[in-house]
Amino acid sequence: MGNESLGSRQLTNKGILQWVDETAALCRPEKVFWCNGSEEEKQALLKEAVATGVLIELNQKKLPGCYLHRSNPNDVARAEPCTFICTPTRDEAGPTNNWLPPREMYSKLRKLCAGAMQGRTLYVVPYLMGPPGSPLAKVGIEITDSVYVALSMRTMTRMGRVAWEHLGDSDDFNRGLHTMLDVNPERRYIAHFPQDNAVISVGSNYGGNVLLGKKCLALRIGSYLGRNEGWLAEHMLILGVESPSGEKTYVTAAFPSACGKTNFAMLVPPPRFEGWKIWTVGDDIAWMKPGADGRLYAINPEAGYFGVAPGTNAKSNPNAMEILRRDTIFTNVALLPDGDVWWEGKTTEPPAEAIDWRGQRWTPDSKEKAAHPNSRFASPMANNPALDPAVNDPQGVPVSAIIFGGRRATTTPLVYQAFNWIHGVYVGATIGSETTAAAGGTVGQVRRDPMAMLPFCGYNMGDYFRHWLSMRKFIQHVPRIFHVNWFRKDAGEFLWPGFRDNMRVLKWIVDRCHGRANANETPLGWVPGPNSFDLEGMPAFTPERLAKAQTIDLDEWRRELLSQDELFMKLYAHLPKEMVFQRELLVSRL
Ligand code: GTP
Ligand code: SPV
Ligand code: MN
Repeated sequence: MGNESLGSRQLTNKGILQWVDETAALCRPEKVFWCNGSEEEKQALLKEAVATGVLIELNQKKLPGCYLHRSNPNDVARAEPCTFICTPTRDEAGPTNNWLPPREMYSKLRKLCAGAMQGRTLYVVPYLMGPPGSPLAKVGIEITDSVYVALSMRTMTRMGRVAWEHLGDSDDFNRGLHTMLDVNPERRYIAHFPQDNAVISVGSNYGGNVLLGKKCLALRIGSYLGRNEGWLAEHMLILGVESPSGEKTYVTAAFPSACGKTNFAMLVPPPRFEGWKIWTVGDDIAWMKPGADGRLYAINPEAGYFGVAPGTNAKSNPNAMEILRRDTIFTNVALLPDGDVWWEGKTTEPPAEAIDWRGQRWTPDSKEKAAHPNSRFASPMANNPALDPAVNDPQGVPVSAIIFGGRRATTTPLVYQAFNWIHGVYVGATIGSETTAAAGGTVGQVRRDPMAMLPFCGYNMGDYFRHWLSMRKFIQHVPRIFHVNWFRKDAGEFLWPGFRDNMRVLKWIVDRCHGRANANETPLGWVPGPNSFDLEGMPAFTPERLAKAQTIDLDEWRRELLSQDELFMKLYAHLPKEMVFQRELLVSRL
């Protein structure tokens, strides 16, 4: 085992050396490889991944630096039933999380890990979540036996020496251990130990289960740390809206998995909005903390995008198409004969033939999809032509609006604004959304997904609502809170065109933040007044259609409240009374 790859800087941090030694003694790898994040190292790891069939090299003329990975067909999405929050008591994890006592889980996992890396390489992957020098930045070290994970972490985080430099001799880092085992759902656990700042993930090699900086550290452990330290770790995109006059307004938005964050974060406005520009800070996770000036500041802890491929095309998301042309690892997309990639919705005409995500020959007549519905691209954020100049600002960006949203065919209007912070917390806490392919299980079923954090909250959800409510006291300039739904349907079709036209909703939101758009009061909240919502340049979308998209159907809302009650009953022991009062107020308004 050598520290040579650290270069001139020899690692002296005893906590790390000891942990890596212990882990190697348990997992018994053939060798230990310390990642430093250099370009040479990347090339060496890519070479190794291609030689071992983990990655397929794509057409380097068309897609320089791009590779394809096919996961085990039993391992294509986050596995929520296998995800555990192992706090000392069940009550701390709360009723929305799977729980086992830490001792029991450690003992189960130690048995599974014993000798698990025999004949394999153990990669030590140090990484920094957040801009270097940020008071919010956190170090994690992921030990993994997957070269795919090591390479993906290099894209998704600030990986290598920068992490050692941030850490110094401190012991304050997340210990993440990942081993693929035999990639068997029977032996799949994603276990979090918030009190130990530790994660152990076994039996998977897919996305959020194994890129431990993302959902495990930045959200589940992050939310736990945030509660203790006075900040928020959220499943939110961060974008900047620049007006033609140069005014810059930052907005965050929480939508559940595969419900439009990446697309919204990379929005290119329609021609009607000439002179407006959207800048991306982040597409999946926001860490937010009140600043000295009384505003709420947000950083993106990540350095790359792990985006949904299907539906991404030159019209829906031109920036993403530009981003994924280089330096990208695709997972579970289809392969074309010329070494290009394809997925459903990439082009209107499907290719004549392809190799599907399972490695089988595919033609447009095939019954199966060519790309898996949760196929993804992992690309560095540096590729983004609309990357916000403040993305590396250690202080983050000031947030003027927080948007909640869900994927709902019925019930929820296109947009409304909460009356105030407490009401906004209630609106976020009661998000309902149809399940998607981003997690295993049934797709299309409405479930409560509070703040889009149902799968990601590392402690009791009731206490999480309380933490949100309490943050109000530390923020003088409170972000306005909104709710949107791009997915309402009429006769089986989306009512709202979505994507770039979401700019129209965003413009109203920004105008509301600056006090220059009018609104009407409804039982749910404030909605756009007749002349404050810009429909110019969309002849197919009439004011009547907007009225349909904005309809508040009282029968639907009575059913909605009953469904919210189920969540509240489940959380009852820890539910802040404000949530109950807000529910009562809504009932009386309806
Ligand atoms: P995660 O990475 O899983 O957290 O997802 P995300 O919230 O970033 O979702 P993403 O932007 O990748 O969108 C998921 C799916 O929704 C894609 O297939 C998109 O094409 C589709 N989608 C995104 N925005 C819109 C929209 O405004 N309207 C419609 N109809 N579909 C959209
Ligand atoms: C999500 O499911 O919300 C994702 C994808 O962002 S994954 O990283 O696989 O969790
Ligand atoms: Mn996500």
